[in-house]
Amino acid sequence: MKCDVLTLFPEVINAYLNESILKRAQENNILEVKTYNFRDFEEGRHKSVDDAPYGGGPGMVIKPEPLFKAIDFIRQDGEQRRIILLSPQGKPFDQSTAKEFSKEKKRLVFICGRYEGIDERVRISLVDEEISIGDYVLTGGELAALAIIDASARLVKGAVGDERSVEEESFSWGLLDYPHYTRPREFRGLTVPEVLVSGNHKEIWRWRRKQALKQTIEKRPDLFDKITLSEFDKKLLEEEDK
Ligand code: 4GX
Repeated sequence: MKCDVLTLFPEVINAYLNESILKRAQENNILEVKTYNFRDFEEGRHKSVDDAPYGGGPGMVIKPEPLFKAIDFIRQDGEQRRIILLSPQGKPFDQSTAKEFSKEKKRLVFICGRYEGIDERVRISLVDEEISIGDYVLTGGELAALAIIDASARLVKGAVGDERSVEEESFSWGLLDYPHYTRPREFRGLTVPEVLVSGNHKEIWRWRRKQALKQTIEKRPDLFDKITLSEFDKKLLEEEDK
């Protein structure tokens, strides 16, 4: 997976990506991220990248020039790119988009805006798609770009140490996760469910699947409505609680 991030705060992006799993993914050439400060492409004497909005009103807008210049610059290598703008107006990002990005052959370019937004001509001429990470307002697109790169890169083969933890996580089933326990077996009077220490793998699998189904019904009925239950799932849900 290859990405370019256009931002006024490249160090924010680099600080996060240079730790832990994503750091290792970059060392192993599974992930490549180049960050660009688009202020470097502003040629005005004061290097200001924002200006007041036409029509008046509060706040500032990112000027088109530095973003067009930055995109022209990164395009010089001739590679194919998919240009993504982060904003609350975008299509909601989810696990299936992450899966798609993890397999994308083109380079992904993330444009991180600040202030009230960017000049509309950037969206019209440069942007292929607009994506949102949720219905709330951030101070800039950086956290959104990081969330998307993080969620997508960990799905690239070889990025996460144990491949099974990605395949088995319940989001890949379309459900919420089941509860996890580790040692000690009793902690402050709270015990680990008996089935998990039974060594009976079929029963453990049944318990986890049932917990995932029940948590999803209770906490995210909207997700639950989207999945198709197997006959086995229906049986699990009909069971009396043991
Ligand atoms: N999911 N923001 C972007 C400035 C902005 C506004 C419009 C371009 C167009 C956000 C989100 C988000 C706040 C990032 C406004 N840039 N991004 N910023 N939610 O809230 O992605």
